[in-house]
Amino acid sequence: MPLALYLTVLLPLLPADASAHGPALDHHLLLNLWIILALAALAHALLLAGLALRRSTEARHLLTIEYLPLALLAVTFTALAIHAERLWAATRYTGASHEAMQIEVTGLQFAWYFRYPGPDATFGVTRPQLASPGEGNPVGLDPADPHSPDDVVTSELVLPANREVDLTLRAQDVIHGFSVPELRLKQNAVPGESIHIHFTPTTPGTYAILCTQLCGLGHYRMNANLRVLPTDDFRSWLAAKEKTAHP
Ligand SMILES: [Cu+2]
Repeated sequence: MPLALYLTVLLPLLPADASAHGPALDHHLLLNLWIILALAALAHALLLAGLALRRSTEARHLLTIEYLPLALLAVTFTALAIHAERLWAATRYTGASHEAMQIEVTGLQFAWYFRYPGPDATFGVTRPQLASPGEGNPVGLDPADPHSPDDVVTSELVLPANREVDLTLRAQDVIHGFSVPELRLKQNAVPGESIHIHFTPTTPGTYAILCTQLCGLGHYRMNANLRVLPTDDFRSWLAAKEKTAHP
């Protein structure tokens, strides 16, 4: 069976987890797939039982073969869906701690930009009409705003390991999909919306950030690097960037 093959051979080939929430998601994915495999086998067994009993018109057979499995299925899938909701939707989007590091992610055709608020810990105002990647202002920072000059804008996302991060996802033109497979993260960036997603990277390393929405002809080259660094390395990286942003 292809599904059994997938479970035993291919699933261990998933990219290694580099986030605190990833193992629970992987576990739930596996659980779902094993249950589906068991149900596929059960459905065939019931089909055979139904054939063997087809001459009988007794209502109790109908109950055992049709309604009881149906009720069990409904209960199983509801429980799985509620657990998935708790693992993903109810925890990744709300409830970021106050200490979480604030970073803004902007998707545009065809690049990702990342903004750190700088020493004042406040993002400067941005205006779409000022956005100009060619002139070094891809997110449209307004120089007149006092919070703007110390903002750091980069084309790679650099994060400290084991600290919670609260990303704000934005898009300038069309819908883009922010995805990091190793962090088990995937969320669309939608024009006109600021979407928050929070998580804690755990393993230092370099990972690919992909765009998972077909966003135009250059979609295939819309990627960036995520570097997760030990805390001290991250501090010196950010300090160097802040020096260049606001000498
Ligand atoms: Cu894109």
